[in-house]
Amino acid sequence: MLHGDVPTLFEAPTAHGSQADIVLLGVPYEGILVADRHSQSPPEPRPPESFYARFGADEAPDAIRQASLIYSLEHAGGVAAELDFHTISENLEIVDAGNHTLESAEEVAEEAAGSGGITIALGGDHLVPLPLMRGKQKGKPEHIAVVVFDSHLDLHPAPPLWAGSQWRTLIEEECVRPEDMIIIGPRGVRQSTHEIEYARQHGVTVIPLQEIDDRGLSAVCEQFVARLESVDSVYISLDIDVVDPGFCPAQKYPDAAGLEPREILTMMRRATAVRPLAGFDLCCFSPRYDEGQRGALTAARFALEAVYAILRRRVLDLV
Ligand SMILES: [Mn+2]
Repeated sequence: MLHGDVPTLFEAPTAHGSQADIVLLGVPYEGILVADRHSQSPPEPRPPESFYARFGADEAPDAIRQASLIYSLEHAGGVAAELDFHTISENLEIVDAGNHTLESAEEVAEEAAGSGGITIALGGDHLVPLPLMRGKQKGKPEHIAVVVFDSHLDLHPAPPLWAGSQWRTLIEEECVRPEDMIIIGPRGVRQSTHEIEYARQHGVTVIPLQEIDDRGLSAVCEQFVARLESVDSVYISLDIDVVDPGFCPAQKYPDAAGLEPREILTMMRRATAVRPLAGFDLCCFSPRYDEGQRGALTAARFALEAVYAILRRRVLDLV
């Protein structure tokens, strides 16, 4: 157990330090909130909650950990049907480093990367990749691509330290080059024209969900995977609102008719077959809107796929 009735993610051993093949961590950070249709609010004091103004990302890591019991590495070592029934714990050292602030999450990512490992992080809102990518690039500087699954572009110029401006901040501080950013799945009308103008001017690849419907998943995969051939590794960031709320209602910013979990798993697999995974985060999950833990189970499955990405290269000897 991590604390109380909350198990570690996948019942992995708790961490002593941040050295392992995979360091799991929670970052229960909720930043700037949507207060209403016209304004934002600091996280404290919280504005009145409504269908439009939703929060609870700070409750996400432990809720996902509870559902991750289904994928326990402990019960039988985690025998992976999708990977020729290899046993995860026989091939990888995986630890859960507990919950962290943005500041200490950056330190965990730096230490993990410095010793040749990666982090798999449960947010938190979508600011969470900012410290994780900074830490990764400090611990092991590499030419990385970032594959983002999100209904939104998150390319606003301001405010700083906001879950709507994090990619622009990371581009401007040269953590990632804009031409190595691929944003998959935008849909709906919660977008701004200046964000798509920025993407077009700077060469950020944007693949709206409609394009997947029109051209098919395989064609889209071929397109974005080709962009990964020039990089060392690929960081994947998954905003849960890219998923159809029918599969995962536990979202801060739900929008109807999204991607199905298996489509996302396929794209994660295709991306990490080309280049090693540099890190993974899952953000904007809010368990207070979940129904029967099916959203938490879906979220845990995405985190498991990130584990698979490392295991696959290990057992197939791709590294
Ligand atoms: Mn989003």
